[in-house]
Amino acid sequence: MKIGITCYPSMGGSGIIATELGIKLAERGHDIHFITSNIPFRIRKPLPNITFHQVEVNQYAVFQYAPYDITLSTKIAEVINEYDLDLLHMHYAVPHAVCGILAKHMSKKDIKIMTTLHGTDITVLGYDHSLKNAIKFGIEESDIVTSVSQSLAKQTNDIIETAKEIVPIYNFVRENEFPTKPKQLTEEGQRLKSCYGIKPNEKVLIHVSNFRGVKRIDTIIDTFAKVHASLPSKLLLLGDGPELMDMKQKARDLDIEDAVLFLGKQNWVSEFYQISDLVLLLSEKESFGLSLLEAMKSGIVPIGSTAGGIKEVIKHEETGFLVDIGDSTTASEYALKLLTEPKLYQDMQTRMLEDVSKRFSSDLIADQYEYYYTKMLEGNND
Ligand code: GMT
Repeated sequence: MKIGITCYPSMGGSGIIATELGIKLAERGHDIHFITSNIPFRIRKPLPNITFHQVEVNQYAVFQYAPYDITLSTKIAEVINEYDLDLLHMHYAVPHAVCGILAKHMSKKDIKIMTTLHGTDITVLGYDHSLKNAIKFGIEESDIVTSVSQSLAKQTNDIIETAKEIVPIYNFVRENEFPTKPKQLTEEGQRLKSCYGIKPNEKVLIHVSNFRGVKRIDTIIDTFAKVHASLPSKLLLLGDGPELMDMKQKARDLDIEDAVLFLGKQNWVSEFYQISDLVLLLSEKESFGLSLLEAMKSGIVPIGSTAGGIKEVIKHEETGFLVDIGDSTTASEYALKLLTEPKLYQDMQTRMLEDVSKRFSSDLIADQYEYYYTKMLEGNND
C-alpha cells in the first residue's frame, strides 16, 4: 500500500508512534510517505521505501499567523497525486485530520483517511469550544478513527458528543529499540551510573515526560522523597517543559535536590532504562503512557496512576501497581515493597514482560492497522 503519514515529528508520544508505525510498515514492504514539518526524530537509518516530504510554512506580511494548516493540506494533496497514494494516516484530529480532509478535496482523489487520536486532542482541546466542532468534523469525516486506548475511545464519544465508532488500537514498541536489560548491570550501565554520580548500591527511579502540569511531577517527587528517606536512591527526571523550574524548586524545598537528577530532553532514553529499577507515571490525564510501555519492555516494573489508559497498560498487582491520582503515600509504599522484596519484583517483571510481548508487540499492532487499512480500501468501514 502507498501510505501518507502526517504527525507532529517532535519528541511527543504521538510523533514516536506515527514514526515507529511508518518504519514497521516500510519494513513490511509498504511505501511510506511522511508529510511533516521536519524529519521525524526516530528515523535513524535510510529505508528505500520511506520518503520524507517537508512542509515549509512561509510567513507573509499579509498573514497575522503563518498558515501551517493550509500549506500542509496543499503539500498532502500534491503527494497524493504525485505518488498515487492509497490512503492517509493522520495523527491528531486537529489540525491533521481536518488537513487530510481538505487535501482529499484538493487532490480530487477519493483517498481513504484513517485518523488516530492520541489524547490531548480530545482530553484537553475537546473542551475548547473554539475547536470542538473542528475536532468533531475531523473525526466524523475520517473513514476510520482509532484511539490508543479504550479509555480514550470512550472519552472521545462523551466529550466530542459523536456516535462515530472509535476503534482502540494500543501503542507498541519496536522491540529492538528497547532491549530488555540483563539481570546484572553491564559495564556500560556501570559507566553511565558512575558518570551521573549514582552509587552502585543506590536504587534508581525514573520518569520521562514533557513536564506539563497533567504529568503531576509533584506527586512523583513526593513519592521519591518518601522512598529516599528509607532507601539509598536517585530519581532520574528526563524531559523539559513548563513545570521544570517549579519542580527543581520543589526538590530544593524537600532538601533532596542532590538525589533528584534533572537530565533534560534525551533522544535515546533506552540507555537510562537500562540502569533503572522503577518507572513512575502518576499523571492526572494520560490516554496511554507510551513512556511506561517503553520502560516495561526494557524490564522496569511500573507504578502508575489510575488515569485514562494507564490502567489498561498496567494490570494492577500483576504487572505493576496503580494508585489514585495524587496519592504519593501509597505509591511510595509500593515502591519500597518492590525495591526491598526481590522475589516480588522478579515475579512481577516476568509477568510484565510476558504481557508486553502478548498485548503490545509491534507485529500484533501493525497487523491491526493493516487490517483496518484493508477494510477502508475495500470500502467497508463498519
Ligand atoms: O504526553 C504528552 O503530553 C504527549 C502526547 C502527544 O501528543 O504526543 O502524548 C499522547 O500520545 C501518546 C501516544 O499515543 C500517549 O502515549 C500519551 O499518553 C498521550 N498523552 C496524554 O494523553 C496526556
